[in-house]
Amino acid sequence: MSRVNQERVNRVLQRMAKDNVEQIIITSPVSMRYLTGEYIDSSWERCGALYLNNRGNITAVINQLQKYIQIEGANVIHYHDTEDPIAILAKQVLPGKLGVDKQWPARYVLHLMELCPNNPLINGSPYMDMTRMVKEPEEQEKLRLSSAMNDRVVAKSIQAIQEGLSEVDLAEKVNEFFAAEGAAVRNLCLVQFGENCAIPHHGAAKDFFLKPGEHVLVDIVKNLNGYYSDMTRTVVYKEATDFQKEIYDIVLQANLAAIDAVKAGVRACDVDAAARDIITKAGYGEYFTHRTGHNIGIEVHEWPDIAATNEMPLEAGMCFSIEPGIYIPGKIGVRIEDLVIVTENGCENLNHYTKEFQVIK
Ligand SMILES: [Mn+2]
Repeated sequence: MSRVNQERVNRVLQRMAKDNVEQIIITSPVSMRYLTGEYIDSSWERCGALYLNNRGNITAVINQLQKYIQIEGANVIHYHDTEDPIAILAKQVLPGKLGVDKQWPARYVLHLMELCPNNPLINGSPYMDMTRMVKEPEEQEKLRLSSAMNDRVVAKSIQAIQEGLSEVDLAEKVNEFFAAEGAAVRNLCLVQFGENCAIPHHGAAKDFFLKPGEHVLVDIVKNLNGYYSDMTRTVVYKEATDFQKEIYDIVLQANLAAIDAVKAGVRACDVDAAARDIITKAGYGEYFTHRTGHNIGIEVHEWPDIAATNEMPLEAGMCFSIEPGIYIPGKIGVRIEDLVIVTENGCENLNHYTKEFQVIK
């Protein structure tokens, strides 16, 4: 039987106390697992929820399909499909503000509003997200191991590049390399050649074959022991132009400058600016079409973003990506992505595979 992680619950409650919020309903399955060790299904079709308040009530409302789940330290209520899980939750609710999860479907939120008309509902997710944001030492170790595996797989994938491969062929090889590492679950990795690299989320195509002079971009995400890695490298096949080298160098300088800017207390927007300023000054600002990074951990994209609009100071223990890119439609796309963990004096880069400009022969 799993057990409530009381230390994590206390950190969520402390974050809530600062805003005088006494109670919260969490419905993100990964957040519920972070607090209880159990993956509680929660979807549009069937509600799963964890209610917490500052008087020690920890109640999990779980559909009977998961009757096997028991959690030490929590009051577990299993409901049948003919019962109303929102009515069960409403019975727990105290007077006053009630935090609800940002991803809870409206059908549940609206029903809860009917049952608890005097409780002002607020977005409760920041309390959970800010708790998850600062990684514990054991979590940091899992993130390191996950990225170390990604480093090895990216190295093998770049070695496997050869003429005539399609994007899907290379993506299949990436999956084989992960399987050889013992990571059984297949992943959608981004493998892009040539002008496709200019479409940041272009998925691998069966009928796009590698030709000399083209870029190869691999953006690889993988979960190991519950913690994600996420890394991008861009190389050139056979022969490179001066333009390809120029764009690569700008993106590399942006990646290095942002990593250099990371330190506890520095604002997230200043890390974004460190990367963006270099690309803008080089004349390619309009082609850096996304934020510089995202936090990562038990989900690939966690809150918050490393973006121009985020003025929050970084905290030691945060883990996020630094992934500037330049994408000129129809022409060229380069992105270089590493994961870093924030420390008091700077950061630790979790990715060690080379970022030097590479022409693969
Ligand atoms: Mn990423």
